[in-house]
Amino acid sequence: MIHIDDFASGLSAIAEEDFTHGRVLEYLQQNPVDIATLSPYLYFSEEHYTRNLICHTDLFDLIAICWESGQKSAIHNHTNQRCWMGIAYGRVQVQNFQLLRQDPDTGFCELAPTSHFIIDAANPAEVDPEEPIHLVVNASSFGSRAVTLHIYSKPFDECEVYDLKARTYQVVHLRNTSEFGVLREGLALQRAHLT
Ligand code: 2CO
Ligand code: FE2
Repeated sequence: MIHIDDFASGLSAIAEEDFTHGRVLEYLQQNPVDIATLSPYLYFSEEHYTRNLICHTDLFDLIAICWESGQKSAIHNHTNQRCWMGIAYGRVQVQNFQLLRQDPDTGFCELAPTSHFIIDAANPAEVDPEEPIHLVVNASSFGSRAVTLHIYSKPFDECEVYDLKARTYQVVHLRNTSEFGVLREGLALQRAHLT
């Protein structure tokens, strides 16, 4: 187990031309992070999963996402961006979707669920660049909070969010709950301690 600071330094040392699917996945597999060292970034909210920025470079953002039991993301994509996910605590499930039709003029879209898989400590994953629409859920049946480590390259702060039933989509701006351990102004959340 390594300290999150060492994890971030090691990731920063990977050159842009080596920042590939296999290399980053291997890095996540070989460098499990000690959850105790993530304590500055562990904010949980009953309202929504939280996004906690740990490290920002021109090449990537490293974000810890904290999930209460039962919380899930919207169905979303990662436009023109790579996204790797590893686990620091608990586990999550990823459900992928295929985009059948989309009309940017009207905001119409039609999706169908495809593959799904579990991300746990031994199995990090990359969002499939060929099928980048997905949701992430910390199912109640897993019986635990979860903390995922997300590497986004390059950094971005918006994505498309899809409504399966209404068959609509829109571009959504993403906001961080905390940055470098400092909570966004106006939020009143307590840091959690997981061991
Ligand atoms: N991508 C989502 C976000 O950054 C979290 S779900 O993981 O892909 O808010
Ligand atoms: Fe995502």
